[in-house]
Amino acid sequence: MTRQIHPLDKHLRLERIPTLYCPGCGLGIALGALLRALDKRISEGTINPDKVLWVGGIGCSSRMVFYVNYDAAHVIHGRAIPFALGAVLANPDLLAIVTGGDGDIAGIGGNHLIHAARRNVDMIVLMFTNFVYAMTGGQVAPTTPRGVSTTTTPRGNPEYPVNAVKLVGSLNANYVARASVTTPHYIEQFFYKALGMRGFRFIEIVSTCPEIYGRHIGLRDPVEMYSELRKRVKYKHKPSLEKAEIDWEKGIVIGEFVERSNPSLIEILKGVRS
Ligand SMILES: Cc1ncc(C[n+]2csc(CCOP(=O)(O)OP(=O)(O)O)c2C)c(N)n1
Ligand code: SF4
Repeated sequence: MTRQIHPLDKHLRLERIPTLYCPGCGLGIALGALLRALDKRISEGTINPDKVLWVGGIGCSSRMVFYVNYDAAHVIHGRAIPFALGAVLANPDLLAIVTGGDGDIAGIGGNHLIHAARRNVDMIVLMFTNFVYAMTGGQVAPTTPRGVSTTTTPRGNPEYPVNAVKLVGSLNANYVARASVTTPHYIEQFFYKALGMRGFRFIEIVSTCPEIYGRHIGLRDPVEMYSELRKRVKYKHKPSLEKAEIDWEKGIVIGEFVERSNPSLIEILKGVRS
């Protein structure tokens, strides 16, 4: 029997499929939406696939770079942003796409996130928020809601979480958006928009991790976890940063929070803008 050819197959390293993702993980939904946006840009001729570079750190989300049929680098935990920065400084024509978890990007790599946004470095950062360090079994992450018990906070997380959208939006980033795996059409739409811009572009994608985070909050069943997340996600049209709530109880606001056309680092270094 001949294999059914999927229209997105050409964007995947098929020899690496199936992925290592757990059944019911939201990351596959996100990857499909991202590839649909990239496919559209490439077929329109606005992106050269030979100039695309995916960079991932360590973790389930970072591992996405294993599966895409593009130049890709799998680097050390939290260091995908500085690796991508070096790549675009050496070769300013590259389109660098960084993927990583909330632990990798906002925790271990948090300092790099701040300074890349401040410098408006030409790259897209896709941060997958599943509220824990998932690959290593569910340690507390900077995004873990207060009170949730994890393997490192068995009596409940005593800390306040970071709101990465507000943090990055308060800096010099040209684009800041949030979507969810329960709204793949917005992942596709926001990534498509980001692909057509310059400067630092940040998209937080809230994802379901039934295997690890689900266990911690009593939502081990993938369908149940997906529908609980869907109930909490609220789309707003171009909301202000003050509205960027991300709270399991009060709701998770998604949308495009920031859209600017500030000069990017590469434009400044090239002297085309100041
Ligand atoms: C420097 C370093 N510290 C710790 C680890 C162990 N480690 C591997 S994956 C991971 C968790 C990744 O969590 P996150 O970035 O949130 O991604 P997720 O798996 O949740 O998608 C950790 C702590 C490592 N590989 N390298
Ligand atoms: S541990 Fe969680 S994030 Fe990682 S593959 Fe499994 S469900 Fe997905």
